[in-house]
Amino acid sequence: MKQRLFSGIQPSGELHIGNYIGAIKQWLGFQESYESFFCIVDLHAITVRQDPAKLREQTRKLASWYLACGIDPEKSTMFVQSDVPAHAQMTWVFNTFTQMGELQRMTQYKDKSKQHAENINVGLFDYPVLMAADILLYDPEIVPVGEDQKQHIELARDIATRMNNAYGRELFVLPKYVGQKEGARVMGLDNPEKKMSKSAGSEWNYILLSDTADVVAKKIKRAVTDTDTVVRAGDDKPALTNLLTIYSMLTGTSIADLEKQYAGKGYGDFKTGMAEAMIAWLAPLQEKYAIYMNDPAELDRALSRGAQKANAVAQQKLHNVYQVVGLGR
Ligand code: AQP
Repeated sequence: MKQRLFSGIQPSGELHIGNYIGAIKQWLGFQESYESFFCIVDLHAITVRQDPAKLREQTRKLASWYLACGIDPEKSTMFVQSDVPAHAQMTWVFNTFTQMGELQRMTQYKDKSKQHAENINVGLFDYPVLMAADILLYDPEIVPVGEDQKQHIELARDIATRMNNAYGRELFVLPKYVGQKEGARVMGLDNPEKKMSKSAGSEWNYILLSDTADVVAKKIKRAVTDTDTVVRAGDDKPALTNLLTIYSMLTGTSIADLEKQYAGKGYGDFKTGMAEAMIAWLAPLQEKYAIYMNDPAELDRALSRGAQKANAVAQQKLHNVYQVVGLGR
């Protein structure tokens, strides 16, 4: 029997290359060898106020990107979180096994409550518990995500261990964080000290998978560089390290080879080459994406099939937990 994998992305905005490199690129490498559950986590997205019609549209767009990037709904289970009620139900049980102090320590909560000071809702605080439910419902051995999510996976492991100990049995498999050596944290193009983010204040922060060739070229041209002029990665060169990492992750050329290729050339040549490579990488992806977006019936079928498969696994797990906790009949 194959081991399991769970991962997801919020439909809280357009997908950027950080999401692709940190999450989806990893998924593709595991899809054949793991029984994979790829979720569109729309319940997480509403922890920040969303326009309802736009949220629905973004959910469909994200599903289309999953497919365009190579997620195969015949091999993997691709589904929308709100189609599987067990995620919210399990969250309630987990809430009673989580301490306030644990959630107060979460970096993402601290960052997001600063970013959305006008709406620090309970959902934002409870986000990691919902994420623990997302994961533990499927007993995955691995959770391939970007580095920013590592702390949340540790919490999921703590909750699983606590419940396993409380009920004297292996109720849950302990999931492992899996990240990439390079690209686990893609940084903003406008600020290499902060991670690239969908909700960054400026559009110069990220490259979206939906960006046109023109926009990609402009964004790369405006990307922050380091003070000298050498195309090289290193601790003293955060901006170039980030650009070289992105370039390398999307083309498969190693950073060392890119450094050789651009030795003696300035940032101008490097940025032109990088823009051309990115545009060439994006073009076929965008074509596939358009095909899925233009076939809503097929997308609905894939998501319904996914919801059915996910519900079967998740409901069984919820039932087992209810049994040991003393809920239900
Ligand atoms: N900059 C990044 N580098 C590497 N991986 C990243 N991920 C996000 N940003 C980077 C990974 O993408 C997956 C989906 O993330 P998410 O949508 O669930 O939430 P997030 O981590 O909060 O992503 P964003 O883009 O920054 O969204 P907003 O701005 O809405 O918060 C995860 O695996 C994440 O690690």
